[in-house]
Amino acid sequence: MKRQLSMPFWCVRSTVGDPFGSSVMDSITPLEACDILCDAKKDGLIDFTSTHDDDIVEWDPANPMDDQDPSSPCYKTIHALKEKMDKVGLKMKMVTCSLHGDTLFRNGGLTNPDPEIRALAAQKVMRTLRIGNFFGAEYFTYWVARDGFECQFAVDWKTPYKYIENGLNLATRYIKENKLSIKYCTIEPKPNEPRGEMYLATTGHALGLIANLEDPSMWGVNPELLQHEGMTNLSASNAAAMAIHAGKLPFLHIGNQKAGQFDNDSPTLTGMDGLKEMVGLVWILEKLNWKGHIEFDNHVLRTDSAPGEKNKIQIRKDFIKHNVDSWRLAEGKAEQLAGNKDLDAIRAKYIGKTADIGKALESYDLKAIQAAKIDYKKLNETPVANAAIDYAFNRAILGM
Ligand code: XLS
Ligand code: MG
Repeated sequence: MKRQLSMPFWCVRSTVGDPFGSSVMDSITPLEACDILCDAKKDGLIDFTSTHDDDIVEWDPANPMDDQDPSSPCYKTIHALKEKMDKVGLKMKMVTCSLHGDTLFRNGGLTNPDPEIRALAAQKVMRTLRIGNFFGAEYFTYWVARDGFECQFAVDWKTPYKYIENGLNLATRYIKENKLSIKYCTIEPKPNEPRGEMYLATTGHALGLIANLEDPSMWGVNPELLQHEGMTNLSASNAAAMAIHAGKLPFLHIGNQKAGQFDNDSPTLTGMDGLKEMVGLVWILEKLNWKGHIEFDNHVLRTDSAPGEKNKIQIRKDFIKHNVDSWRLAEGKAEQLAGNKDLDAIRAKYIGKTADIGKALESYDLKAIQAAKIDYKKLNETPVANAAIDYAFNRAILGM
C-alpha cells in the first residue's frame, strides 16, 4: 500500500548537534522550514507535516494565551505559516508539546514533582492543543521526553504514573470541552533520554497506561521504529503488531537505528543496520492490512550536514527526498513480499495450521480441550524450520 507520508518541522529545522559537538548546519526559521515542506508537498513527496509548539513559536511562560492575541509574535507566525500551507494544501496532521527543550522541565514536565512546574507544563500543553486546533490537526502526541529519572532514590514512586494520567486526562478534557479539531491522541514511548530511564519506556508500557486513563478510546501509541524499541534491543515487529492488535496505532514514527545504541535517528534505511528489520516491519503492516500513515522522525546524518548559507536549504530538501525514496523502497519491497504466492506457500507449510482443537481453544471449550488426544511424539519430532522461511525471504529481499 502506498502510504501517506508526513515530515515534521523539527526534523527539517534540526541543525544536527549532538552531546559532543555543536550544530553543523545553519539554522533556519520556521517560515523557511515551512517553505521547504511546502515545496516537498508541491513535488508530491509528502502529504502532511507536524510540529512541536517550540518548532514554530517561542514560549513565554508569563503569557500563556499569546496564541489568542493578534498582536503577539505567536499569533502572527501561526497565521503566516497556515497561509503558506493552505496555498499548497499541506496539512498539519499532528501537534506535540515540547516538554524537553526548556531547562525548566529538566526534572520532568507532566511528572515534575513541583506542582507549579506541572502547572506550567499543563498550560503549555493547552496552548499546543489550541495551536493544533488552529491548524486543524487531527492528532496530539505526548512523547515522554524528560518524564523519567536519573536516580531512583530521588523519585516519590507514588506519583509519576498518577501525574502522567492527570496530564493526559487534562489534555483529553481540554480537547473535548473546547471541541478542538484533535480526534485522537498518542503516547510516544522511549527507554531513555539519553541518561536515566523514562517512565513509559516501550510500546507495552504505553498501552498498559492507557487502560487507566479516563477515556482510553481517545488514546493510542505512535512507536518510533526502528529507533525507540531498538535502543534497548527490542523488536519493531512485535511493537507494531501489538499496537495494531489493540486497535491503537494511528501512525508510526520512522527512522533507522543500530540496535543497542542511543537514539541514532538516522534517516530511513540509512546506516549499517536495519534494512531487513525495516522491510520486515513494512511487510507486517501490509499483512495486517494496517491503514495508518507514516511520519518520518529522523535527522540528516551528521556527516551529510554542512555549514553555510547555500547548504542550509538544499541539504534539508535532499534529506526529505532521501527519506521518501528510501521509504518507498522499503514499501515496494514489502509489497512484493506480501503479494508473493511462493512465499505464502512456504509459510503455509509451517504456520497457519488449522485443526478442530484450534476452534475449541478459541471458544474456550474447556471439555473439548481436556478430552483432546494429541500425538506429543509426532509433534515433538517435527522440526519447526523457520530458517527455510527466512531463506526464502532473504532470497526475495536480495532479488535472487
Ligand atoms: C524524540 C521523539 C520526539 C517526538 C515528538 O526522540 O521522537 O521527536 O517524536 O516529541
Ligand atoms: Mg518520534
